[in-house]
Amino acid sequence: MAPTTRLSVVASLLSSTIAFPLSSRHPSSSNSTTLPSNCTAPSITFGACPEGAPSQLECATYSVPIIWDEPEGTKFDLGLVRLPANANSTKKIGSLFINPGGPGGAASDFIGSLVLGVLPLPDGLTDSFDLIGLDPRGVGLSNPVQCDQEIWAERVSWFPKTQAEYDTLVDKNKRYGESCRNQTGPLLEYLDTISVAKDHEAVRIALGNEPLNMVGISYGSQLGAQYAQLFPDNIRTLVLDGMLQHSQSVASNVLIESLGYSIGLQHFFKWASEEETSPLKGEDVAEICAGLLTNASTTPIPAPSCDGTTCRTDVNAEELLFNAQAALVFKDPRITGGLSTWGDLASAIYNATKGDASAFSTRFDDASTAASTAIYCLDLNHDPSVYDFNYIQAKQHMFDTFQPLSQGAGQSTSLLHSCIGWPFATRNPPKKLDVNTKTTILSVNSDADPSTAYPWAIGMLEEIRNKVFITRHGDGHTSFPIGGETAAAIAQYLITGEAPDNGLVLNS
Ligand SMILES: *[C@@H]1O[C@H](CO)[C@@H](O)[C@H](O)[C@H]1NC(C)=O
Ligand SMILES: *[C@@H]1O[C@H](CO)[C@@H](O)[C@H](O)[C@H]1NC(C)=O
Ligand SMILES: *[C@@H]1O[C@H](CO)[C@@H](O)[C@H](O)[C@H]1NC(C)=O
Ligand SMILES: *[C@@H]1O[C@H](CO)[C@@H](O)[C@H](O)[C@H]1NC(C)=O
Ligand SMILES: *[C@@H]1O[C@H](CO)[C@@H](O)[C@H](O)[C@H]1NC(C)=O
Ligand SMILES: CC(=O)N[C@H]1CO[C@H](CO)[C@@H](O)[C@@H]1O
Repeated sequence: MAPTTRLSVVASLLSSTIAFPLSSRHPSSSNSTTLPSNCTAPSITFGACPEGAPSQLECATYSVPIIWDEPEGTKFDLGLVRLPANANSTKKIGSLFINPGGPGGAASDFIGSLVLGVLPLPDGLTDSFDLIGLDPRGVGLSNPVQCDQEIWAERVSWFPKTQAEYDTLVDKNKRYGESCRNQTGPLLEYLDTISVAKDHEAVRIALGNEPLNMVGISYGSQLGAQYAQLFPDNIRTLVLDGMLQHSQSVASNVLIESLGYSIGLQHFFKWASEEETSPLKGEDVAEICAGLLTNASTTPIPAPSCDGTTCRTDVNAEELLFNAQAALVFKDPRITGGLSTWGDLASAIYNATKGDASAFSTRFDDASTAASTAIYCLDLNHDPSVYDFNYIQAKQHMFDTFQPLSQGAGQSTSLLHSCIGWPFATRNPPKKLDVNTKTTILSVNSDADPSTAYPWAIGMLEEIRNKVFITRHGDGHTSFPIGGETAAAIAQYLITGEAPDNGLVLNS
């Protein structure tokens, strides 16, 4: 958000013994018609990474079919990074995949940010695991989605108030999608999360066919849950942190996310008026924000740091609302620069009251936004005859009534409104899962998450049979990346294979 909220945390850098001993466990791959079904699948050889990557990282590629139902068809290369386990470790278990969400977030960047110390690495993990950052198809090192930035830059409303505004939005979405297909190639039509889950299965097998260890963060939790539905017997440990529920109606989804966003805003308003370092200390921050929105709805606020090529030269009210969500991801200073933390948001609001809204300006050059849209449009129903102007109006009425603070803004809304009219068929439509694993899945959510809101996590408990659910009582989006007690509990589970007590509530 700049990267997308659903964690682009790093957007742009940016049994007591083991429950299932690796040696005796040789998982059979289900779905054997579309994936290598034996242990002699080609292995992966790691080598040097492209210049600029942290020197501790190793890189590799792995070729997979664009269309998993056509395994002999055209292939492309997935890219992945590995941070090898500490060489002196006597406790190595295997590989740990980490997916940072987005969709559109690069796992390679996330591993890089752990290596660089931008994000804290929980104790013990690198004694136990090689950390694997497999960039999902269409992202980062894996044939990244490319689209026409000029089409993206066309200013349309995600809250269309007339049929004409709605038609303009749908036309833009269609042309943008076509431009992505033109610039990315046929892969653009096969970026759905089921294909991504199968890619992870192929790489798991190629890395030695040991049972999967994975942390799925934010949208990565949907990937993890869909993987577990497809390959329930091939998992040692799976963490779903910041749970995205893919099965709700669109109306429920957008409402739940915008409610999480509102709760995040309310907590932020209080924090920003009390926090010593906040430029808004002592102010009524809610009132300031309401004033900014009112002003920007008549006259967009200038963004003097933007020249119109990489970001827009001014910011209107709806852009303020949508773009501020990203800044609620990290309460504490973590990543500096841009709109990354609550402190940055306070500074950005202060600047906007002085006539400089640059930090809120919509970016045109953000690769994760293009990937996010292209991936999620294949996971969402987007038929304009269902989500027509009448639907949009009724939905807006719902927001006005139920959600006056965030007004319905949030990533679920921006994705839906970027996908209506998308020119490529949905491949992974929202559907309730029935995840039935032998291993216990660890589900985690913060109760005040401003993006993957708590009701999604509760909803997901219906879809997973064998799970433990723990809560972080606190602000910000997801828990693994912030390094508190919850991250430590996650690491313990990954290392020992034993889940913490069901219902545990932690304060950091
Ligand atoms: C194992 O799978 C690979 C990839 O699908 C295939 O090429 C190979 O022939 C298989 N080997 C055996 C022994 O079945
Ligand atoms: C093992 O190596 C890591 C760095 O790779 C180092 O931080 C740690 O102190 C070493 N541990 C032992 C027991 O030597
Ligand atoms: C995509 O490519 C087709 C065929 O070359 C072309 O007709 C069309 O204008 C392009 N569309 C966009 C939006 O780039
Ligand atoms: C607010 O403006 C100051 C002064 O120009 C700048 O240093 C700071 O980075 C701005 N804040 C944000 C979040 O962009
Ligand atoms: C909104 O605009 C009015 C009139 O220009 C100005 O006095 C006020 O400070 C602005 N509010 C904010 C929050 O910037
Ligand atoms: C996509 C797919 O083929 N899924 C199947 C994988 O294997 C399991 C167990 O055999 C089936 O239940 C899924 O339908």
